Amino acid sequence: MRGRCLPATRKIPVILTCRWVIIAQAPCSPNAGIMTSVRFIHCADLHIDTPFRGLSQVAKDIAKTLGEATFTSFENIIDLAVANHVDFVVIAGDVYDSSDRSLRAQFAFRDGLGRLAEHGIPSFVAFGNHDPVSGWSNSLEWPELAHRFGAKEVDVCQVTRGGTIVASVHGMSFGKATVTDDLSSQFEPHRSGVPEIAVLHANVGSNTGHAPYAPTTVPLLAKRGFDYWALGHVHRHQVLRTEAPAIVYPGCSQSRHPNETGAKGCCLVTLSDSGAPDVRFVPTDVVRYRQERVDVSSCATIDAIQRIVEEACDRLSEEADGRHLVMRLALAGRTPLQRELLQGDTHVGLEERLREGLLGRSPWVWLERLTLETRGAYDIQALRAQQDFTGDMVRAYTSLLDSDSDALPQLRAEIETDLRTWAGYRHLTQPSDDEIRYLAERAMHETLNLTAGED
Ligand SMILES: [Mn+2]
Repeated sequence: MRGRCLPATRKIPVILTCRWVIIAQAPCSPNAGIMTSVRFIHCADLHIDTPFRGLSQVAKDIAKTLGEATFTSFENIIDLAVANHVDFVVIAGDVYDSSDRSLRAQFAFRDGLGRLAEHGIPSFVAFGNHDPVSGWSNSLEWPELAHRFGAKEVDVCQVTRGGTIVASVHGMSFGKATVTDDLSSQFEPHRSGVPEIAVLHANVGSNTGHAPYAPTTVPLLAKRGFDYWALGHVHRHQVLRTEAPAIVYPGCSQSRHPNETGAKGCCLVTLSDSGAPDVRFVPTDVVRYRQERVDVSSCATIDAIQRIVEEACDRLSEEADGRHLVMRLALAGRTPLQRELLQGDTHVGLEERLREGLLGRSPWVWLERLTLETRGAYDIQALRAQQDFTGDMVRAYTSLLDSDSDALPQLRAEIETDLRTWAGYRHLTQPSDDEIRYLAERAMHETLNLTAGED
């Protein structure tokens, strides 16, 4: 396999120095002999050496695994590329975190690409907002087969196998962290008859969970005439379009905080002239984050809660397929234990007890946080009929839940009157009726916990 790169504007192809020999590997490749089919790995948002947030008190060995997780996940991607004899690997930005510009991360990344090169696998890197071209050390020597896209124009690289061009990879990097132009508009396919892949770090479709850099849309990308858009930036794996051109975010390769839940990894992609793009998500993460609600309404004792939590962790561990787990658990459901759960330091004590109970597992499970979303097992209808303070209070709250009552519009009007003179009022958004009802129900239960006995 050979590769050559040329800026899109240049007429004369510049052939990269290609000293590697892939011929010996070619018979092993599932793609051998099918010249119009290419297979590659698409990854992004590696954030190598990023500090893990919200996990300051973890045990030492757990902290060590967490510290290495982004490195190991990247190693797993390289292993996957080598094992699958892919034609090339594309990385769509955010290799490291801009906050620390870790040299160790840059070394690890460079060495990983070096390992690909040793196996004759070219790599193509478009830098993003966390690792713009200006942020990289100039003192690193890169493997010849690793191509880093520039920030001034779109580079076009051709991948060849046995002297025949089998794909072209187009890409462009962020020159600085903040790019507000639609860079995708600068991409032009060559329509040379081979699969054409575009690599870019970009916010497609105004994803509000991420900074609006290099903004573009699915329809704009779809009409540019490529076969595959290899995107980076959004940390959740998403296939925005399945037919050619497939438009794909692989998501980050390893979760880094409790809100990045579920499997993380990269995409193994096969493009051929027959059939739709084949995009297979492959998990490469080492530590998986889960957020779960555990219904404890069947638990009559605190010990029963511990047992049910441990059962939930068994199940989640199994789903994580041998990976370590960081859990954020919420206890939910109506429980006669509600008063006790809310008393003094019961919550903290239970959290510690559950955490300790999960220690010693292999792979390990770390309870990052336990929240209480339980409610008391109150008979609301009976309380509503009572002619006392509790009855008045329950009637007031439940009238907000009743869609025939005018209590909710009245409450809205009162809130409006109280807040209108406040300077921050214009920044507020109106809560929906359902949100107000949800809060009213929670407030009613909190008040009952403080005032009423349990049935
Ligand atoms: Mn990122």
